[in-house]
This record gives sequence, C-alpha cells and structure tokens, in this order.
Amino acid sequence: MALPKRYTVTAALPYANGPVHIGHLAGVYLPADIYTRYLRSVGRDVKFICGSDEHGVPITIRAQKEGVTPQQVVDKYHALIRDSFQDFHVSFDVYSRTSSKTHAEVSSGFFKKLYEEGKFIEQTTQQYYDEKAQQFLADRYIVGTCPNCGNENAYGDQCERCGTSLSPTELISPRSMLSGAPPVLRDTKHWFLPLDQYEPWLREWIVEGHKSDWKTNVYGQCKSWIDQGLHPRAVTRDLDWGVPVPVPGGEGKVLYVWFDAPIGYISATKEAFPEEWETYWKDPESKLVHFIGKDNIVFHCIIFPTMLKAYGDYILPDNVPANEFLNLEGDKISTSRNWAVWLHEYLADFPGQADVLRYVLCANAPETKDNDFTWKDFQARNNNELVATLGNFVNRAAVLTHKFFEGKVPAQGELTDSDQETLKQAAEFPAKIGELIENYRFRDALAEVLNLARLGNKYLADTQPWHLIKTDAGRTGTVLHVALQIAAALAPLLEPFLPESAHKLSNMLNIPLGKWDSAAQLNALTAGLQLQEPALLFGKIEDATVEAQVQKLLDTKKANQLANAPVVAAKENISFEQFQHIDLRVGTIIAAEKVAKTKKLLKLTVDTGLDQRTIVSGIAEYFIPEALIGQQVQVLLNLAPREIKGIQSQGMLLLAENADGSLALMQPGQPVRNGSGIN
Ligand code: B3M
Ligand code: ZN
Repeated sequence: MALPKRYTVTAALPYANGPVHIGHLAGVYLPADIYTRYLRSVGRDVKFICGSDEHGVPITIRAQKEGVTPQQVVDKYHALIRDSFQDFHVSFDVYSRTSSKTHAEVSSGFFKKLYEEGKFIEQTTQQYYDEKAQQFLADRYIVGTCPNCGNENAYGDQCERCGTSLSPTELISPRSMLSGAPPVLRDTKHWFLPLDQYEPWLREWIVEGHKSDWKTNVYGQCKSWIDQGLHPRAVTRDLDWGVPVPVPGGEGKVLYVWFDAPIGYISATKEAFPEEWETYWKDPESKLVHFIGKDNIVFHCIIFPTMLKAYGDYILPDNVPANEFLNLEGDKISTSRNWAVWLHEYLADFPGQADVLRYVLCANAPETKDNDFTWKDFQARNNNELVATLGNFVNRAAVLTHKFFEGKVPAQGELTDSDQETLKQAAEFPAKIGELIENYRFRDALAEVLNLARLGNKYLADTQPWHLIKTDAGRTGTVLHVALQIAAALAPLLEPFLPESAHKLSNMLNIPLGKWDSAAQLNALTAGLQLQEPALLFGKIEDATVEAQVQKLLDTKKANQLANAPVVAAKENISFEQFQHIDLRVGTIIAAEKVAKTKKLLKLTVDTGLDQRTIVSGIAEYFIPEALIGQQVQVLLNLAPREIKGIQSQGMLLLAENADGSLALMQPGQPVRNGSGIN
C-alpha cells in the first residue's frame, strides 16, 4: 500500500475543568505523542493537533462549584493543562482552545452550512427544566439512576459506571444538579443530526470497511451502537456557555459541546496553519488518526464522521485507536474523589523525571483492557527495566570506554561471527519497532526497545571487555566499538518514548540524535570520537519515595471516607431555659501535661477569666501538650467537678469529633477576652 502523503493526528481535547492525570497521559496523549514523534523521525509529514475543550456543562458545573465564571475556569485549567503537556514533552504542533475566535467562526460556519443545506431536522421536544433555577437541564445538569446498571449518579448523557450513553429522559428518578429538585418537562426546539439516515453508510464504512484494521474494542462498540439502531441526535443545547446557534430561532441556545469540540481539531489546524490546513483535512491522501479514550468512541467513530460526511469535502478518520482505562491502585481514577496522580503534582515530587512516568505508563498502557497503575510497579519498572537494563547497558559501554580508551570511540577491528550476529540482530530493531508503532502497539514497541538494550547487555556479558582488556586491548576496542554503536542506535528508537533520555544519550555519545532509519546502520559513531563524561540516564527509586506516594493516596482515601461518613442523628430538643443553664466561656490554656500512666489524658490549666482551673481532657492522642499552651478554647464551666485518675477536673473543653474519632479544638475565630460568654 502506498504511504499516505501526510498525517493529521489528533488527541482528544481535554475538558478545561480540571488538571490532567496519568489516565489521560496513558490513554491518549502518550500514544499519540509516540506515534507522531515516530512519524517525524521517519520523515513523514505530520501535524499533531490538540487543544482545550472549553465548552459544555462540565465547564459550567465546575464554575458553579468553584464560585467563579466559566471563563475563569477555562483560563485557569487551560494554562495548567497546556503546561503539564509541555512538561511531559507531548509534542503538539498546536495546542489551541475552543474559546478561540477562529473556533467560533469555524464551528459556527460548519453548523450554518449544514443548516442551510437542510442536513438537520428541527424538532420541538420535551426537555427537563428546573423550575427553581429557571433553566433547562442539559446533559450533566441532570442526574438519576442508570436504567442499565442501577448507578444512582448517572448523568443525563452518559453513565460513567457502565459507559452507556443515555438521554436524560431515560434516567430513573431524575433530579436537577442545580437545585436537587425533580425536574419538569417543557417544550424546547432543537436541531438534530439525523444519524439514522446515515446508518447504511456507517454500516458500510465501519462494519464492513474497518472490521480488520480497527481495534476490537473500538470496532465492537461501534458495531453494537449501529446494531441497536441510530436515532436523530440533538446538536444544540439550552445553555448560555458555548458557541451561539447562528440561525433564526437559535437565540439563547448554543452548539452542543460534542458538536463543536471535534470541529476544534479543524479550527486549531486552521489557526496554526492558515495556508495549508485544508490539505490536512480535505486531501484524500492525508491520513487522519484520532487518539482518544474509550468513553469517546461513539463521538469520534460515528457522530463526528457523520458530521464530516454531511458537510462533504472532508476526509474521514483512517483509524481511531482508542484505549481502555487506567485505574490507580485498584480503583477507578476519579477527579471528584481526587483519586488520581496529577501530572503537575508528579513533576513536583519527581522533578526532571517525566520520562520515568512516560515509560511506566507506556509499558503498562491500557491498550486492550483496563490496567492498573501501582506505585510498586512504578518503582519496579524504573529500577529493573530503566536502571538495571537500559541505563546499565549504556552506562557500562560508556564507562568502560572512558576507563580503557580515554573516552574515545575505539577502532573496530575484525568482527567475529558473534559480533556480526549481534549487529545483524540489532539492525532489525528499527523496522520491527516501527511496524509495531504503525499498528498502534506501543507497549510491544517499547518492549522491543528494551530488548535491544538486553541484546547489548548480553553482548557485554558474553564478551566481558572488563576481563578482555588484560589480555587483548585490540579486541576489547572492537567489543566496545560494537557496544557503543548499539547504544547510539538506541537513541533515535528511544526518542518517541523517552525524548529527554534519548537526547541525554546522544549528548553523552557526542552525536546528534539520529533519524529512525539511521539506527539500522549501526555506524553513527566514528573511531576516535571523544565521548562526553558518562552520566546516569536513570536513578534508582527508593522504597521511602514510593511509600510516601502510597501514603498520599491513603490520606485521600481517608479524607473521602470522612467526607462521606454519615452524620450522627439529631438529639431531642431542649428548651431555651435549659440552654440558659449552660455556662460556656472562652478561656486560654496556660499549662498542659500528660497524665502519668494514661494514654489519652492531658491535665490542662485553663485561665477562664474568673480563675485558673484544672481540666482533665481525653485528647492526648491528638495534641502535643506544648502546642496547646496559649490556645484559646471553649470551656463548659459549670459541669460538676469530677475526679479523673486522682485529679479534680473542673469543667470540660469543647471539641469537634471527626468520623474517625480524631478531635479538633473549638476555638473562637479571633482572639477574645478570657471569660467572655458564649451564647
Ligand atoms: N472533552 C471529553 C473528554 O475529555 C471531551 C473530548 C473532546 S474530543 C473532541 O473525555
Ligand atoms: Zn450504568
């Protein structure tokens, strides 16, 4: 088959409603980046397109939660996401955003053309409306029980538990996200893309046409969607955040986010490459590939292609290599539960180690099934694979060259059969790895890169240059020459996966980072070339480091449990009279010490403004005595004195008890004179 003339590679536009995490990187951006870096290395013409998805309900809900405007939400997260991608060396040719002017023009124009050509159907339907909030409830503004799996928090457009795509009226016991109230149905007019009319074409294009080249998870989802029968799908919404509907009757309505977002790929290309963008989207010799996660499959395989088909002119995706999900320590990654490893936090904890995470996420990518990220596996892969295999090979070759040959690439003497066999095997890697990458098998491709390092390690172990030097300097030179050529060949093959390390490696060898095909020549180094000082490509990760990360997750789990623990039921009412009997005051702790032979008790001296009195309190497990001194507290003064462990306790401190039994002092919000009453 002839090679495509050029490639248009897109990665799903992340919603600008939160930072990006390892699941995003493993599922979408890393495979897309590896693919495009490889294509560039083999000299293909490629544009790698992405940007922030800044419209839709996910944004407005976030704004509401944070108490800011949608624009503030997208500004904040767009910058954060863009920086994270940059820090992880995701090599977009453009990272745009759907709030851009170009995007408004392109998506609005797209809609208008379809409208004018009669490609939509207009329909007045009943939609849920929140009477309290006086707003129609689009998509995620409505939650209810999933008819498919019983999840009580399914969204109006999708159940995140079972993945089913839903329409709001399918939800059982729907409730409004705005007021919590059950919504009512009201008439509203919208424009629909009649997917049903495209069913025969979709069948032919996907079910017949992509049976063998699309991944089974992708193909399967598409086929089952089509087999269930396609229905007209609304492409507008009653919302005030988004691209305004540009046709009569569209006032107060915007384009559905899933209508405008994929057009974002096109507008981003146009914005960055105003002269040539059309060839990347309209020339049939361009190959379009969408990298996405599995929850985006129907949008990229059925709805967007139908939009493109309805419009005409545009090419269709050649492939949509969607990944499954990455879990974290056995649990689904969740933004709302803060169950994630955030990319910006990772880099704060592991500065300069973007490549390590790239490695682990690719080696364990959820290509065919959901996978689990664990910190233990992260550590093991770093220590056993990056340090002990890859780093070790490169380091040995370089260090021995410095030790025996003053850091100059030794001349290659006569090659033995086994040298030749090793070189022959090494020369096969670029083609093998390239083919795997072109077939979207990035895990296997990366495993082969490691295998090349293994081949190098085996060669050194077999030839033992550290012994050989004692008897045969010439032969030792040949061995190191061969080993160094293999190390040099590793650099371009490593580059799509671990770009930072690949550059370090070629710098160490004092050569430019070669192209993919040059790796097969195994002649990047000339005898006599002075190498740079050897530096370790990877460092060992200690137990304590990953234990701290696990602890961070345990803390999150605990915080979630606390936040979700049921609140104790209310007590019976008391009269105002009864309340007036209670003498509550502000006091200051002036002395604190542990009560001997007890675990829980502290003996406190409290200045109550009236006197200085002793109070015994069961708080020793949660407070260090010294830290209490000087703290203002609320004291119940007229609790009858009682003897505790032989000490007269004259009153009680007020404390808040967390669901896990831990305690917090009740303190006035600002300093108050001792003895002030609380009522
Ligand atoms: N923003 C959904 C997501 O982040 C959506 C992708 C749009 S791609 C055009 O999962
Ligand atoms: Zn469900």
